Amino acid sequence: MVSHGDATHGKGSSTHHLSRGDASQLRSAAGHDGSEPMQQGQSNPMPSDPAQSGPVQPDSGQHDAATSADGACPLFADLAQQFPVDQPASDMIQILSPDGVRTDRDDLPVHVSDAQLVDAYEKLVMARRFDIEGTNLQRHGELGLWPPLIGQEATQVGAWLALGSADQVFPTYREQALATWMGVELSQVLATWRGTAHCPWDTVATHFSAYPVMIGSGTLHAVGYAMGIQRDKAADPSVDAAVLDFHGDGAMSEGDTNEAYVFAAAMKAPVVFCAVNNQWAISEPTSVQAPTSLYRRGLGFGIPSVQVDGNDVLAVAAVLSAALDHARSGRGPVMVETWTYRTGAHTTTDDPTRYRTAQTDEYWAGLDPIVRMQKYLRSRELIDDAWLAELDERAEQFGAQVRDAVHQPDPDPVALLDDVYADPTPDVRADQRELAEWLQGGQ
Ligand SMILES: Cc1ncc(C[n+]2csc(CCOP(=O)(O)OP(=O)(O)O)c2C)c(N)n1
Ligand SMILES: [Mg+2]
Repeated sequence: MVSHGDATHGKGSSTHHLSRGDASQLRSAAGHDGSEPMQQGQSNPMPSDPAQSGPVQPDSGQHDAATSADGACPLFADLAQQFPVDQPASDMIQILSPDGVRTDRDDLPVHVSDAQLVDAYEKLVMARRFDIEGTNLQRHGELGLWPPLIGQEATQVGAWLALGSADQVFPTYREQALATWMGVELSQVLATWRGTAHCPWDTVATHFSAYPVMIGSGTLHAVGYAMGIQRDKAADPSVDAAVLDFHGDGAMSEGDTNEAYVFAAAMKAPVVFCAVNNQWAISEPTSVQAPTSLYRRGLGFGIPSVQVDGNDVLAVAAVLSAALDHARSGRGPVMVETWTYRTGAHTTTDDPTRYRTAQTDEYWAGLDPIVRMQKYLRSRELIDDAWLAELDERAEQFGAQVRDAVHQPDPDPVALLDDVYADPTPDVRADQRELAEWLQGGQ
């Protein structure tokens, strides 16, 4: 958890972005037309006072006021050209460049000490190791399914650094690493994917809620929980908590998610939506679900919304930390889109080579969250070869722990109905008795 006392102070105000070359490489990989995105400072095309400013001229300078070159009414700008969904936004927040160069911002303090930076690197490595072991265990038939998190590690580590001790996480099914740092046992995560348990961890003690499998459904639970926090705070002003809700880019197309955003905005609920844009909803790219950058949708609900480089631990930590502070202080919800990439398959049932190009994979390999963090920490001399060699050993030991944790006794089938209600009804008890008798009779 972040200690708010050990802030690293801002060193400058410039924002480091992906170079134009990187962005156009991505665009060409995605098969787009090469038009330029909007420049910094143009992120909100609506003037604050339309009466004073006259009609909106989002692409002013290119066409006269009455018609555009193609005859389109200038009121209806082609937002897809200005804010293309398949490129990082021109105002995407980044602190650590892919080369490991750090550029702090005056408006965004990074509350991460040097010791936490080193720990964050270790967590990145362990998250990837957990993922590799999970994938292998599924291939060995020990797990029914595994949803890889590889490539998305920095978003989970950044979230871990930002969370306060009373905050509640509503995850997707991909936040495996964050789950374990919050106190969920390795064996509990693995049992879920082995199919031998339904959310076996204590969601109150760990502050880590159950995985939703219905896409988007968790957003409603998260907002409901946040509204509960509001009520707790009304009764006891010392309550200092918010909700961090994860959902994917694909989940943004679900009605549940949109309803959750409406409620969060209308109720000023203390919730931060972390929209993990890993570019894909199984085999559907974001471009078939939205024409413009996803974070801009949050603005339409009246929710302050930003895009952050999801492969940059420092930027994710700083933005989520500020967003959670905002939510905890009663100022309402925030949406944070983390721009990242699912390097692996959607799940172990998926073959991404059927729908993605090697060129896109290579582009994203150049933005790897672990590589950039290692470069940065080496440049600061916070880690060296000897430390990295020790970390390799710790990762080996951790891998063995994961493989051990998968071996658990099969659960009692009668326990299947234990958690249907907090207090089992007579019907549930009768079903359990019947099941127990049937099982005995079958032996
Ligand atoms: C309501 C619903 N519709 C469809 C599915 C099938 N499904 C499982 S994962 C998934 C894609 C979700 O994509 P995204 O929200 O981007 O999350 P990601 O898997 O990329 O982390 C879909 C469509 C589902 N589980 N629930
Ligand atoms: Mg996705």
